[in-house]
Amino acid sequence: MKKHSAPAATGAVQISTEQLKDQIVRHLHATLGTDVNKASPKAWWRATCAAINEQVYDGLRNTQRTHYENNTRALHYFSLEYLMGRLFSNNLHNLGLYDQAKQALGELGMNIADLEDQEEDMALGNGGLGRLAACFIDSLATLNYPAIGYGIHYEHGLFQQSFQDGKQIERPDSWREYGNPWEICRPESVQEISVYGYVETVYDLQGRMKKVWHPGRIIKGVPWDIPVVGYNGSSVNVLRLWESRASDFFNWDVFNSGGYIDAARENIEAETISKVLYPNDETDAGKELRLIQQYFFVSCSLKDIIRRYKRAHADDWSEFAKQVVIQLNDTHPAVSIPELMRILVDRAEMQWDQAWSICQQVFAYTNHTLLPEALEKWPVRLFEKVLPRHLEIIYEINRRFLLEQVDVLWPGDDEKKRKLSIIEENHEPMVRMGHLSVVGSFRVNGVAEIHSKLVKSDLFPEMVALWPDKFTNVTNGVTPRRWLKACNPKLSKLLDNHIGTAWPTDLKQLSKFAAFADDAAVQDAFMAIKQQNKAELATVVKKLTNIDIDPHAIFDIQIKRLHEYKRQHLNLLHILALYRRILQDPNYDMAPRVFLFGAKAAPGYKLAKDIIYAINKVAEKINHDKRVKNRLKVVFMPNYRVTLAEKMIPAADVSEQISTAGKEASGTGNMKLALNGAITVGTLDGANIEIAEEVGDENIAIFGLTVDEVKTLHVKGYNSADYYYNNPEIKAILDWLETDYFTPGKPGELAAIKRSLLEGGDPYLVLADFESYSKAHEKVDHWYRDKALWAKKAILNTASVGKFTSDRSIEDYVSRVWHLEKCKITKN
Ligand code: NBX
Repeated sequence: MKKHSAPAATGAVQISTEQLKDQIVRHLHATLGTDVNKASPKAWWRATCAAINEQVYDGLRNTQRTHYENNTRALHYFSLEYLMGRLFSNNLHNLGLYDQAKQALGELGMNIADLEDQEEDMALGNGGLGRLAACFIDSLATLNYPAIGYGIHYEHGLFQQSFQDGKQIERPDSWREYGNPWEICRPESVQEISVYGYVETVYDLQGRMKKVWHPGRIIKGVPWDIPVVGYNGSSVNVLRLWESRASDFFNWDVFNSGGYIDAARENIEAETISKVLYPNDETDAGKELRLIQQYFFVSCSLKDIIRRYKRAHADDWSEFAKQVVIQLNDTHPAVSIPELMRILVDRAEMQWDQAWSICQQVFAYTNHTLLPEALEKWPVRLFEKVLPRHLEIIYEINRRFLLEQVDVLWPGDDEKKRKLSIIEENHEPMVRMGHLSVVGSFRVNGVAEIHSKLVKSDLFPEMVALWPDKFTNVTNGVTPRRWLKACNPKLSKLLDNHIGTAWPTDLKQLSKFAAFADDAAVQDAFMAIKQQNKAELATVVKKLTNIDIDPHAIFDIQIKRLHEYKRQHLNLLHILALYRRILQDPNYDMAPRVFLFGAKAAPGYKLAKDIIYAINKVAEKINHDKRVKNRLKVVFMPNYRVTLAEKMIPAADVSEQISTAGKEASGTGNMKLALNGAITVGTLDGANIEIAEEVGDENIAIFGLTVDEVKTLHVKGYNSADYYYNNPEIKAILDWLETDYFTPGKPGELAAIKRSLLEGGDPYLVLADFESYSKAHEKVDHWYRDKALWAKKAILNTASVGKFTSDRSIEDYVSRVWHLEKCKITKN
């Protein structure tokens, strides 16, 4: 076996352990005002962050200077969400300083893992969409692409979850209550933005009509920059997050006119805008504050981009579309399309056609969902109140679109116009943000092959007829720096030793590891690492839930937001089936299994909360039932977040990716789990399909209806009751849920699930897929009993998923959408 020694990372920061120790102690003294004898773990953590920042800021200055000197075209990523997690170990790994910091801290008497635990997660996102944004900015910096992420500096990120008698309780998340060492306030780049008010039509001396927006409220946006450290001494880009504040200028007026209390109230309202992240994934809240949030960050960001552009080009707009490309992370920032039009037409006094041509070269849009309830629409009435001028601009965009595009291809076809109009004409007229995004962008992409196909065939078929080349696919990816190197150091070392150390930036290298899939020694080493990771997770489980789990059992993990389409309740029904089989046959033969869940439910999503409650109640019963004899355990981990994912993923044997085919746009947890050697039990949905292609059919357990079969079934008419009456196991389980078996003295508490599957018509086909799902699990059970077979499959999963690095996604965006040049950072 060829051994590779780990060479010093070439681009990594050069600093000795002694220097690092000196820096940490210096910051304890000079930044924290304490000393080694009395410093708290928090102070040690902050001092270490400050020491890390010395290296980060060198990279940041060099990157900004190089980009400025080269006047580079840059990507501007617009996203309402960035699910960053912690940055301490991530920054150390990317700087190439993790081992050194560990040693330095050790010599100072501190344990690096204890310091890592001092950091709050930066949870400025809901789920996959927000985490994707975080992986993308990591890859952009690593690949040396000039890029900036724009978003909102929420005071409260996604709520913290706990359970009270099994029910989800939400508490506010205060991630920066005591400051955040990674962010830099940039008061010199403050922006002011307007909302509300009215539009006046005026005529200039030449008789030309002009629209003048008289805003009702002005709000200040204060930028906070988070440096984004590329891997191994590449670029340090920036994530710029806007915090809303009251505008000094505006409130002074109100104050002078005697409205002191009014001024104070307006201050509070202005500061509300960036207060809290909306906790709904996949539903559209339709709330005024949410629209203002979207407009606030988009307007601040566009003004910031234009300010930077004007430094080099003054009022010459001819280079703008060459310098600037803006990616819209879903439709949430789509109001930037009319906002840029407003700036160009009303402020820069550009002709409409020229302005529209710039817009259409600048924006590109990523779609992340096909679920009807997630497609953003805003009541026209609300738009008119908050952004009156933007509504007019949207009407004009729509008028020209219907006249110059739709009516040309389908003359006189009012049905087509009705379907394609940016304004949905119902009794409550709505602005369709998806339509606006497609019309205003030069490229539209889905996030996995199947999803991109469905975006074209089911969501926007007529738009495809108008602009066939506009639509493309970019399959999602995840950063292997966080999701393998940092979170699974033991597996990373094993890989370093067998395939060299290039894999973190060239993930296809993992395929070399396939050569060891049958090597008994490597199998043992691989499974020994899995075993240790499982033992570590068992300790975390004990601490968080007081449940004992056996690290030798199969760790079967479903971690993702709670949603009916993701079908956590299918998993639950299968657990109940196993439990029932054990009760009916005390010798029921199965490899011991621990089912672990992690999921937050949107606070207003009743059935999702009912499912959490049901899983917790079933868990309580099963975990205390002696008759089970440890064959089954069920754990619902509280407060699932990035930091918990980093502990669960390396310990997973089985990855549950069980959405109804056609509903999960891509999934990214599926990629992280496979990368860490878990075997997927999954439907042919989203990126599961591409994972199956990569790992091969024998290394994944696929089950359930396909997208086409789902469609056919719906056309034919699906009757879930047929499954209930024809499958005695299903019937028994659903009836069980109605009793008080799991909620002693309170029958009916878990009945909502049964109701949704029978009276509710089972919209996500849980019962239709149950039997096939159960069979897939039997297969997995058999595989696991053959240790060598399992090890081989697990190794082949890790070795085969190199495609799913976010570096590849970014390169796809660059070649299919952004057309950026790499910019090597020079040091001075
Ligand atoms: O985006 C997710 C999809 O469900 C996943 O399949 C996909 O892998 C991932 C990245 O492409 N979508 C998602 O996370 N959406 C949201 O979090 C969301 C948040 C707010 C909102 C609507 C959706 N208003």
